[in-house]
Amino acid sequence: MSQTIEVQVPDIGNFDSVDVIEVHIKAGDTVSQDDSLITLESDKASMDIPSPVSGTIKEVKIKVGDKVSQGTLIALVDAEAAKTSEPVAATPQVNKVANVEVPPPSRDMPEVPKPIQPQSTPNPVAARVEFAPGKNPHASPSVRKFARELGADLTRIAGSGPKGRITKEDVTAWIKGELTRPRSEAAAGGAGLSVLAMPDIDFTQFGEIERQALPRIKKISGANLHRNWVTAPHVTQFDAADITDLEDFRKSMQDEAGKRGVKLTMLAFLMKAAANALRAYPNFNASLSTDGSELILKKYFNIGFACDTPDGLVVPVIRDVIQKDVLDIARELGELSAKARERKLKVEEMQGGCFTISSLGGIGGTAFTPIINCPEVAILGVSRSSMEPVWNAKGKTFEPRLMLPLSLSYDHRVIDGADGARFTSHLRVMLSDVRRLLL
Ligand code: CAO
Repeated sequence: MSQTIEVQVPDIGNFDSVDVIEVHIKAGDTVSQDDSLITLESDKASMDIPSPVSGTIKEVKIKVGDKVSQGTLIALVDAEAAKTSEPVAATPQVNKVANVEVPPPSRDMPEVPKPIQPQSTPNPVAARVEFAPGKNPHASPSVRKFARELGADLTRIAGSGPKGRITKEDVTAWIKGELTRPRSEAAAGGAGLSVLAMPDIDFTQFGEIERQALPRIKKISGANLHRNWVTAPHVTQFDAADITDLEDFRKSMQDEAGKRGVKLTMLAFLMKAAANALRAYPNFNASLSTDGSELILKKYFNIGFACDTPDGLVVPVIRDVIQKDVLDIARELGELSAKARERKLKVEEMQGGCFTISSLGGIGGTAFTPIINCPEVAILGVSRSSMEPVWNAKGKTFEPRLMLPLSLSYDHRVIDGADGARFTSHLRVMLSDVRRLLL
């Protein structure tokens, strides 16, 4: 026969008013003895409070954000074959918070469990990650247990919780990311790559710090950028296009475009020129097959553009650029950039790109080395145009010309250096003579 018992916060050492950071139970849940009920976190340690009995949760008496001390009522449990109706408590499991030293176990401080050892059983996820000894991620014991069961390496997971704490959701998202990585390690390029673990430095020893969780977009784009950087051997080809006439033309057309509700930007002309260059050099409009044995040539011309948003970088894609006129492209650029900044982009509006343009011209800089948006094989970086003296061989004088810096990064597995230079030369010629954009 079951008996309702009160489960209270046990003796948690010298701690008082400790934050409840996770509640793992709800009314109706069945728990076994030692299942974690809640997780507490002080500024020194996080600890799981396990159930002292097996049974069914009748009522939960606390919520995330509450502050509790020894004796605070956690829940009413209909205990299986309970021998007593006296309030009961269990021994908490403790973990130190990252970067905070936990004093040696004492009467007041429950014992710190031994560091987690890597699993001896091969695991498809764990097998691919490196163990980083010495690094102590900030996660509650229950999250550690969850990660251990799934073979997730907490040292590789960024925490989105307060003070960078790794949550169960962070672990789940990381596992999903690992499972959706390209199957072919050869194509993904990660096989055998041994990276020295980043030292875990306590920066507070040098001065005041603040921890901020990375926004979701930054986490996703960061992982992709890292993969692309280590997968594709990048070469960046620099060039400069004389856009004096193009800029005059753009300005002369601005009023007319404005009447149609369009801001005619330099980026729209760059898109058109890039589509034309992709048609002239089909190897640039391609992707490597995942096993690296074939080049997949695309007969469509979808071009993405890097868009800076308050949450991070996104790359909306304009479809069939080759068939569109510059005004249509400019209109779509305006619409997609606005949607990106308002977080209204649909997934399909960021898919299907063949090539990407990253324009930092509105901000500044003379050149940069953009990272390829794999599985695309090239990306064009555009920096700020400037008026420069250009030697006019015919008139034998210097002429003031508006020069646009171009930085083309390409995947050297697919594109040879000579083609890289030909591609940027093609772009330079297209942009230097606006009439060619019509062809
Ligand atoms: N040289 C000089 N000025 C330039 C320029 C260039 N290459 N490109 C744009 N400008 C000027 C424009 O003339 C405009 O000036 P006005 O406001 O006086 O008209 C201003 O910069 C803003 O330009 P724009 O409205 O035409 O916008 P854009 O086409 O430059 O950029 C977008 C649009 C979405 C690309 C941009 O907002 C953006 O997000 N850029 C950042 C991309 C990024 O983060 N890339 C890095 C990714 S890592 O590889």
